[in-house]
Amino acid sequence: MKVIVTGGAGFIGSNFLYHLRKKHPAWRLICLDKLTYAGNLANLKGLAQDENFRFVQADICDREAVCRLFQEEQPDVVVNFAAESHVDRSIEDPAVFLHTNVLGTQVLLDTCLHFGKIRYHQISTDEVYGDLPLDRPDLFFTEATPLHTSSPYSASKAAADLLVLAYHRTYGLPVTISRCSNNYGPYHFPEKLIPLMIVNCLQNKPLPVYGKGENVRDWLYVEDHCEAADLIIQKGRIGEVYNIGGHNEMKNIDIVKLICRKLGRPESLITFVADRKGHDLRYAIDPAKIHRELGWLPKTNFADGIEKTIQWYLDNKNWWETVISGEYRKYYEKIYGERW
Ligand code: NAD
Ligand code: TDX
Repeated sequence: MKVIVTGGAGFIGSNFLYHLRKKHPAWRLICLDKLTYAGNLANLKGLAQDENFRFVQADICDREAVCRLFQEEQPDVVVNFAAESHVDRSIEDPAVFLHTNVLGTQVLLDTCLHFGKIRYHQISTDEVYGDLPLDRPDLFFTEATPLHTSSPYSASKAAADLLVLAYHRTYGLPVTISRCSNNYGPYHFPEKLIPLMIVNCLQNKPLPVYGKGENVRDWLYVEDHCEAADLIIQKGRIGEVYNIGGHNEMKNIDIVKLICRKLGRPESLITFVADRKGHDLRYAIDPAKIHRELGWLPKTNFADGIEKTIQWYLDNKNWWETVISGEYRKYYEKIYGERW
């Protein structure tokens, strides 16, 4: 089997490539990634010597480059992780989100069609469903929940999902979509809540919590997401959407306090700052369908997952120090400078 993984130099994509290599030693794995600020070749160091792995730096919006790669590799499956993925950046500058997340997806779909209906899997997000109220713990997102987006990021992901389903219905392209809840784990870029709080704690820097920290997210250890995506590309029903989540809802403030405790830092580092515009209140996935159809269940509980994640950041100081040394500083100033 030959698999092209787009966006494989980012957080989840790199974990997915390691997962595939471990589970399917004979598969040929090809990573296509533009290496934006979020893409990092250091994430793929463990595959550098692998003869059955190839990395190509290219933009998914670049039709010619994508076509050339498909021509050379004749893939059986394409899994698309490539995206602009950070909500706060999408609020500052939506254009690149539409470009990469929507038009880039279209280029991949067209190319899959062109090369004889290649199997395509779209990595989407629970954010396409919008949010749930805080006072209705009985409500969950199912695959039938209407799309109702809040941020330019989630709107661009929802647009891409609709396009993927349109290519199935109109042209018969064999597609699947997965919509996962918030991931955490190794290689998570420190612009997102959990790695940002760990990295700031390790530097004794203030911990910026938006609003009152009451918003709820449903956290899943990244390896569990990778396993689910692997199952879907092998056994998922064509044309279907699968929600992925582990029923692990937590308030942001509780996560931040837990990280302080684990790292022995005082809660006085916590600083409540201006809220995110349009801030989604609560995400909560109902994963019954993937459990019923594919037998998937998460394997890592939050207590173990956060322990492993914190340990990874302690063991990989070089990785995050390098990540936060460049463009990140300007970003941090821009996003947080006006919030304090
Ligand atoms: P990330 O920002 O860490 O990585 C994105 C990767 O895509 C980077 O390697 C980047 O270089 C690459 N990329 C961006 N634009 C590109 C382009 N035009 N052409 C080629 N490559 C490009 O993101 P992530 O957190 O790993 O998320 C991966 C996917 O999973 C995204 O589609 C995201 O919407 C989805 N998702 C993420 C989460 C989460 O909690 N992080 C949850 C659900 C779904
Ligand atoms: O500094 C912060 N302070 C804070 O309070 C940051 C970065 C975040 N937050 C809050 C906002 C959210 O309520 O923490 C929560 C999580 O924020 P993010 O890590 O930015 O994730 P979220 O907005 O929930 O989106 C994530 O999950 C769904 C991913 O980034 C998306 O790519 C994915 O689709």
